[in-house]
Amino acid sequence: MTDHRSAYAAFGVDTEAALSRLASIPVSIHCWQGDDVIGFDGAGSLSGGIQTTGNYMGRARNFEELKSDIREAFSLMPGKKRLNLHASYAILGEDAGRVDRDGYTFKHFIPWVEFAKELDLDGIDFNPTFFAHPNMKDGLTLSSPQESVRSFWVEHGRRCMEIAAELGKAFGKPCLVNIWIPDGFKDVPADRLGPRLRLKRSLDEILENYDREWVIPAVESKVFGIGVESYTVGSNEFYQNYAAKRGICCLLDNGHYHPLEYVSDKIPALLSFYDRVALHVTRGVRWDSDHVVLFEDELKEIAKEIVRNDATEKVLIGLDYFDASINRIFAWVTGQRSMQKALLYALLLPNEEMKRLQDAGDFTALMDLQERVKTLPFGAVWEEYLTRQGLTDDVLSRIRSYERTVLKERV
Ligand code: RNT
Ligand code: ZN
Repeated sequence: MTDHRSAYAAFGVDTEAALSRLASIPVSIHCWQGDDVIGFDGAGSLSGGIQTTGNYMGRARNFEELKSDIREAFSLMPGKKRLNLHASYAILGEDAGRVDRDGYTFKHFIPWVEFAKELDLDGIDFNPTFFAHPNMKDGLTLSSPQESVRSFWVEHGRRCMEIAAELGKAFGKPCLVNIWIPDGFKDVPADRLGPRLRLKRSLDEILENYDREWVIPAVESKVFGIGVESYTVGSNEFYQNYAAKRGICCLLDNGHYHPLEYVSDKIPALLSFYDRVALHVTRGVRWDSDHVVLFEDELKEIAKEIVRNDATEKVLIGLDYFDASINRIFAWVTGQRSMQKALLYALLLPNEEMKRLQDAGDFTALMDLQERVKTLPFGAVWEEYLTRQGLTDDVLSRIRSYERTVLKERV
């Protein structure tokens, strides 16, 4: 039997080059898989049209528990890792109950910086939290017709831009700030333009004066949410035009489109116009259900678009899923490993040769090549990668033991 190196070499693919490139691509891992997107700032439940389902034991209920779970989960994840934080994970300390989201400062996130440094992470990305808060009025935040509501959320956004600049500086790498708002209506609206004009104004106010060196602002569109089925203020067309006009970044969440629309196809469309594209990689089953990311076809297609367009530095990869029906740490690790697998899979394709065949119009040979590479010994290269990262494929027994000793005690 030929070893995996020569099997790939026969197709002109260098497995060594693929392994070292994979280890250098950062993936931003969301903190919110650990606690069902609840956060620490008091809301206690999720709202805004997103939902976590399931009631598996051991949800992290505070900073100490979440840190412990992140430590465990991240220790099982290969590759370069960033931490993606929501503002609702502020460590308020003595400010708890005194400072609201329009008063958060970098101070409330310093413990996260210390933790990320301890784990030797590549950096922290940040998200203002425009949901799960009593100041969402009639389901609206930045697009609210009530000026006091709108300005509260604008101030939250501005604070987050300032916090992000400090986060960027702390790691010497720019911080992606992703703006997603839940604003929309359950039923047929009487005014579709007004809310969008208010959102546009609010975004302009948030972005008035941000630190262009350390902050990368992004806007995340969506088609609908639970209880917000008829109209979404921050739609795809709205944000793509906004981002293009203002020179900021679009964030594509692959749960946020019609099921027959593919983010893999949107990536090169945006790369034609933008320096950067941000992603929330997730897995929607029938709706934006945020299932754990698995190593499946659309994920592979997304990874191919990143790798073969030489866009590993232009596409900012972030994860966004939350499953509470299985062990949360297993969910976290499985999603992150799936992303890594997909990137490796794409790095191991004879991409140049396939492009050449396409451009030559030899679609017969292209189909032949595309099918033959599917049965190359991918598993052996993946195992080699894990070994070099000091890991194995056995995630479950480690997590089971953590479950027995740590999670079961959380009652
Ligand atoms: C919601 C968006 C958003 C959130 C996170 C928690 O549909 O995908 O990105 O999932 O910000
Ligand atoms: Zn998302």
